[in-house]
Amino acid sequence: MATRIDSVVLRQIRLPLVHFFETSFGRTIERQIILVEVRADGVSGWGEVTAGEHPFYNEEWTDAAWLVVRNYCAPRLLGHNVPHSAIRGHHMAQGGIEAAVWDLHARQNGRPLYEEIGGGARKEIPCGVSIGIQDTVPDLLKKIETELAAGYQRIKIKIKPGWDVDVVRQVRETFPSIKLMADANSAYTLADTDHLRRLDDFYLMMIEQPLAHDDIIDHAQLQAKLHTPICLDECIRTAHHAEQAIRMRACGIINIKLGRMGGFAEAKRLHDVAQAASVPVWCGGMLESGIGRAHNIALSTLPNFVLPGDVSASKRYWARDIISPAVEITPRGTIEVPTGIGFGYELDHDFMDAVTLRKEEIR
Ligand code: OSB
Ligand code: MG
Repeated sequence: MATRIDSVVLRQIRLPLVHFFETSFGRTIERQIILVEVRADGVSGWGEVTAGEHPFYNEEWTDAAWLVVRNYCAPRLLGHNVPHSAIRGHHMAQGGIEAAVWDLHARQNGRPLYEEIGGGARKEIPCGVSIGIQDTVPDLLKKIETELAAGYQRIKIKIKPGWDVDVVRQVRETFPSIKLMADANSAYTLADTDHLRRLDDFYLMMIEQPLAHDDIIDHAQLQAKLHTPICLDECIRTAHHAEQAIRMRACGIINIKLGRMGGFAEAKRLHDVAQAASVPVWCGGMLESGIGRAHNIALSTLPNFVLPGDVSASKRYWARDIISPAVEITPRGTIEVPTGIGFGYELDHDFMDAVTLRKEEIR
């Protein structure tokens, strides 16, 4: 990273979701998102911090991430004389600034971000949707029907104790041949093994992160008892974690999230580790605004992203996105990878300013 960075601009935006999103750890109705702009020689690169509003998916959250980027990541990037020690954890905070630097470099090199990161294996990426826990099963079935009609290639539903086997059974009965999977966001323990085994009846593509957010060993024990492949999300934060999980047979599939990995460099290493072990990966989502979404699209052009991801159209989340055009789905259930330089979409600066709650420049 030879570029001299002139300044880092942080902003926190507020974007209400068009529909609440509920997981085993709670319901989100609006997002508070930190956007990171890195400036060098009149060029700006953009990144998004994917931390949630509360420390429930993992330990990171918007307000804490703001301080980590402002007090630790930005001063280091600016070359200020700060103690030489690595920042432990806070991958989403670090990943927001890291991704912005990749976008900056892509723009300085006059090429698309997917090319900058060494992607470009596909011109369109296969898309699935993640559907949250609904108030009723009929609500869920209706949502699934809408997404299938839009063309999405696979459906992921969120599960938790009390909203799992019976719900999956009803979805399966209604849609016998769709690609279906379930994400528990760490809602179970090994004591639920017999209960989780009942999900084997519904030929799910995978079950995502059933056990603790920081566990690999119990997942290996559970995987030995399940036919359904386990996909790990929360507990894979480094490529080394993936090596260990694969070696222990804790999973058959890995969800890669840019923020959780701390940015493109480690996400790419994870991609390569999984590819070398013939473990397929797909790109997860964190209810991103257009900037994070565009980064996810670029990431999904690496060769081993062979399964449909959770990256979907802007309008599923936002009445209006901060990028233009909004991310759209083709009738084939894909997103066409933009070929413009950098992350490939225009920023809607007026709208971004209108939804900005706070902004700070660090120089
Ligand atoms: O576990 O994949 C997850 C959203 C927030 C936190 C965690 C997760 C999710 C999703 C939504 O599943 C993915 C998306 O549509 O962006
Ligand atoms: Mg998940």
